[in-house]
Amino acid sequence: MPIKTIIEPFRIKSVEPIRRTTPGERQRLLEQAGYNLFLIPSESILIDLLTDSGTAAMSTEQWAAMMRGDESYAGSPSFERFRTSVQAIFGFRHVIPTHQGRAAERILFSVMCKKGSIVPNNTHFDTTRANCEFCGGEAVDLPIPEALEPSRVHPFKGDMDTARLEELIQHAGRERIPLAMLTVTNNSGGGQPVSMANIRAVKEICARHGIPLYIDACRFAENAYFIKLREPGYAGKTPREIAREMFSYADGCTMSAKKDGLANIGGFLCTNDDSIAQQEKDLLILTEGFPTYGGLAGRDLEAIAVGLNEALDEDYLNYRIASTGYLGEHISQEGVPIVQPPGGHAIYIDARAFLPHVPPSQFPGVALAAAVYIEGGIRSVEIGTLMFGEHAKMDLVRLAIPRRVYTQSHIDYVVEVILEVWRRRAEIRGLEITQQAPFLRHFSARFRLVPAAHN
Ligand code: P71
Repeated sequence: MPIKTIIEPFRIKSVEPIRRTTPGERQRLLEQAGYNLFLIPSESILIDLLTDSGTAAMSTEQWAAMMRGDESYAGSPSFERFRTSVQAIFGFRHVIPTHQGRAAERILFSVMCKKGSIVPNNTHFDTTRANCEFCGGEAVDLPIPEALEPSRVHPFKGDMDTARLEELIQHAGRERIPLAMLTVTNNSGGGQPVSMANIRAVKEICARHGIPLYIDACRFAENAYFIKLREPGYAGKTPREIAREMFSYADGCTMSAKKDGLANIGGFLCTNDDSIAQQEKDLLILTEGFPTYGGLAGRDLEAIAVGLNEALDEDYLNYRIASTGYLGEHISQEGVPIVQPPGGHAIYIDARAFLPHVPPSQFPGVALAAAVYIEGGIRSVEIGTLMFGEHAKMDLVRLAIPRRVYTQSHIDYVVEVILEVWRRRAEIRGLEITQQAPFLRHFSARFRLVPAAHN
């Protein structure tokens, strides 16, 4: 019999202790933090599933490469290794390093958008939407209808609704749409992949109207692996071949290397357009740095150059997708409502279904994330009414799995904690905001419990 157990395809060379706290301590910390988990010190978190961004464990090869980092201001060989590695996978003519994904977004939208512009996407992530709006643009989400039903199983829930894209172009006019985007995988919609067929179809529509297509590439390797597993015709291809094909349909991309770059910081912006690239590099110099480092150290460029390739390793991707799926299956089989099927980098609990007694106006996602922290010291993040305000179609709590960081027993602990909160769900109360910022309010908003009489 072939051995079926999927193991972590690495051994551990350096460890970091994690600290247990008591429920009483956590209750106090949470009250001090105004019920916002962003405001809790990480030493008081046992298992940190706030984000898979910048939280990966680096490999020995990445650490070794970092020692080769050349910190020259201009023309560093570290940049050449970075560019070679990016171009081998993504294939674009211009590679512009940035300190992280949102810097790439800011530069892209500053160059391509103006007041009145419209940018369609399968679903904009928070920073993408905010940067688009900050440049005067309107960020329009065009997910397929299946994506808005959490329990609905569909292999490519990240697909864009191409009929609505056509309609938008007809209605708004091509001149108002400087670019279209596809986010792979669709983070706000549950970490769900986009199919190759959909990328091709979106490209065909864009090309017909002369609209450039950009891919928000954060989780490109996980998306490529889902295509291999689920899309007819791709089972025999490598994740790298699939990624190359995905990007062959795009005119450029934004990337946060903090996700599938397996790095703790970094990002980049790519384009095939020489004139756009020139304007982007001019802006880069203004705020990020010279185009051969773009706000990063030479050693960061080296870590990304290696990490992008490791993220495409099949053993790694198999373990990655299996361990996320394991968490999703073990909580959903006990009745916990999650976005189905499990995503690549995270499990998303449907907080509206979990807490039907807490209306969206009382932030069920924030309330549930708080309860999960008090129960087991686990930090998660709300993706819903707090993050997206009136644009929120769902209230989700995301359990994002850092790459190569936690083992199976950590995940078993998370399952146990979530199931305990599920048993006690009737006791969880809604929240109201006491303080908030004018944009990206989720990072700093503060809450209090809704008085019992109003519940
Ligand atoms: C994630 C993040 C990072 C984050 C953002 C907001 C709250 C908590 C954590 C960042 C993304 C992303 C996509 C699809 C662009 C960015 C920005 N995600 N596109 O999921 O998921 O990249 O963080 O490097 O600036 O936790 P950046």
